[in-house]
Amino acid sequence: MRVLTIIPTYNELESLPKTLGRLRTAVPESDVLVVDDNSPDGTGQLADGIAAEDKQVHVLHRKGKEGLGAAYIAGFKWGLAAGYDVLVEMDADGSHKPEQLPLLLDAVKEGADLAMGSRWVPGGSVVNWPLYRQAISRIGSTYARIMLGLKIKDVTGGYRAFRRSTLEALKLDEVDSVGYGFQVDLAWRVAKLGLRIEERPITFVERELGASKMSGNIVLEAMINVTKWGLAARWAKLTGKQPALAK
Ligand SMILES: Nc1nc2c(ncn2[C@@H]2O[C@H](COP(=O)(O)OP(=O)(O)O)[C@@H](O)[C@H]2O)c(=O)[nH]1
Ligand SMILES: [Mg+2]
Repeated sequence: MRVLTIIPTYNELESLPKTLGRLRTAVPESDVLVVDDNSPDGTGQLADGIAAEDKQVHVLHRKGKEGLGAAYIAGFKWGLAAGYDVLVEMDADGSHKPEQLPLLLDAVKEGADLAMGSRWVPGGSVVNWPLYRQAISRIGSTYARIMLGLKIKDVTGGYRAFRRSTLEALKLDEVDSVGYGFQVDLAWRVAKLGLRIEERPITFVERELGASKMSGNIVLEAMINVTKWGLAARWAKLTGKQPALAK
């Protein structure tokens, strides 16, 4: 199994080298793709320096900050073209412990089409995460579960391993959620295809360095989209115009 871990970055100068070092030690067989949106703090140049020393590390430079979703789509396309079997999503700030990546890779090896790190299943936890962020995550996940009929407990989580065939089955060019709604969007698309999603408990650790890019607008975008998708799916089911969510 050829594994590519994709790490999107925007101003992660302090965190990125630590996360990369831990990842290369914990899962040396995984190649890495840093997708940098022209970070003003020079994260992209720092990543180039690391890539020059380590041929398993690659860097994709994008023109400007276009959001997490766009960065991941570009990274997925790069990884699919390069022939990887498993494509992993991981934050640069250390919140997703590289040491826990084998849990997700094992789930894919055992047959999952998408393995998701989950804070909200037994054994999962959060460390140093402010209460308001926990509330947004839990309420957002519950709302998305109800609106979309998803069985996943941590719908907004961003520590994931996709089997190549899963990404090939998704029409990546149709995905236009830019912010964190992107994570819900992808999970929903995978569920609609009837593919096998597995959650594994993870310990999510709040970043120690740098600043979060989370914003009220990002939460709002996700809430509005989930409402639209949920209503559209109900309407389709009622009128029989589109296939309903595969359960
Ligand atoms: N390339 C790129 N990366 C981003 C963007 N927004 C966030 N990220 C990265 O996505 C990951 C998660 O973002 P973070 O700010 O830690 O969000 P939080 O954990 O929800 O507070 C980090 O690695 C960020 O650097 C973006 O617009 N472009
Ligand atoms: Mg973070």
